[in-house]
Amino acid sequence: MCFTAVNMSQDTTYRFSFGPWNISEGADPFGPEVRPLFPHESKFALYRPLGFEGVQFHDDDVVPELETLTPDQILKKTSEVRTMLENQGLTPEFVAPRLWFPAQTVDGAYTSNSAIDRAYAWDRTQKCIDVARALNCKAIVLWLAREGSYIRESKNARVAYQRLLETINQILQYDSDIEIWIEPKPNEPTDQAYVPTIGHAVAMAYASNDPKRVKGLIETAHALLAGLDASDEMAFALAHNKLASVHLNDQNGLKYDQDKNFGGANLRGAFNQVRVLEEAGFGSKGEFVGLDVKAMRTQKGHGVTAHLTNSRSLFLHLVDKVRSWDRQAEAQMIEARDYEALELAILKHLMGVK
Ligand code: 3MF
Ligand code: MG
Repeated sequence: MCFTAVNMSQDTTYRFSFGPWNISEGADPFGPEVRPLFPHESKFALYRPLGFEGVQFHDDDVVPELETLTPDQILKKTSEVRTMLENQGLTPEFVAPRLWFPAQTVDGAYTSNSAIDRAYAWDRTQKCIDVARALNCKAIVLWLAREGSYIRESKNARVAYQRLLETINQILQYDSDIEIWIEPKPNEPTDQAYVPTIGHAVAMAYASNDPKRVKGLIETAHALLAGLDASDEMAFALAHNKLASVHLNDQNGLKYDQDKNFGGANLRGAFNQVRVLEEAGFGSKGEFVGLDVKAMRTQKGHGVTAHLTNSRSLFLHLVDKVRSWDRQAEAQMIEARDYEALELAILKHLMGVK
């Protein structure tokens, strides 16, 4: 095979991000923390040395207990965090309203059956936008965690979609610059969610009052939990110019949301996600490659980060694999419709076998 020239060190073209929750103490629904607490704000100093420059936030990651604070106190704390980020050379990528914790959102936030609880959700969303604006951050992420139902008969789904659209329009009106990035997920914590795939998110974007400012964030594991191929989901969003960010990770079959290391369950699937991102020039407009990966509970240490650096380096190895893939041979095999040969060639390429 005749290989085209490969540049093995183009990692500078990609910028990486993660959220503070990705350095965790190992608690899961069945057991408590297994590692000592690593203070939240000490995490900022780890980003750059680990090769990351984007920070993803929940609103209360920026301002703990923001519900109990006055607008002035919220702004004061936000400006402290902004200074900490500037001192470390970090960029805030997005802020997400954590609408799945509070007691008011047990039955959903924007789609709750209770008008009082929906008002709470809107109030919290405004606070989140205020924090994003004060951080000089251009996007909020809506992971619509509890916008779904535990039993389908409990809510009117058509009304729920109308409420989601109304909220999106309210956000667009509240701030004339902010972008909304919807992170779809089909289930967990609900039984069934209302915006399970990027197709649903893109439809909401087009139905909104400013489609240009409504985009998507695709997480590998979430696409897999919907029984879909993550690279095709990314390609769909890219075809609509609506892939604002990604949460790369992996998932071993249809079970709880695992947030495994990128490529850890399906290396070929990971290769295809990188291939789709590369081919579309993802990142060239400043988009970050986000890693939403969880450290194994068995891992020892104080501030464990190997899952992040390993996932990042796996991504970069796969970038090399994409760039060194023989496109001429690929074109010939596609032309000849010899997909048996194409599959073997891909697998050998991934294994480093000539
Ligand atoms: C849930 C997730 C979340 C979101 C985050 C930002 C823990 O399945 O993936 O990460 O990405 O809350 O919206
Ligand atoms: Mg995620």
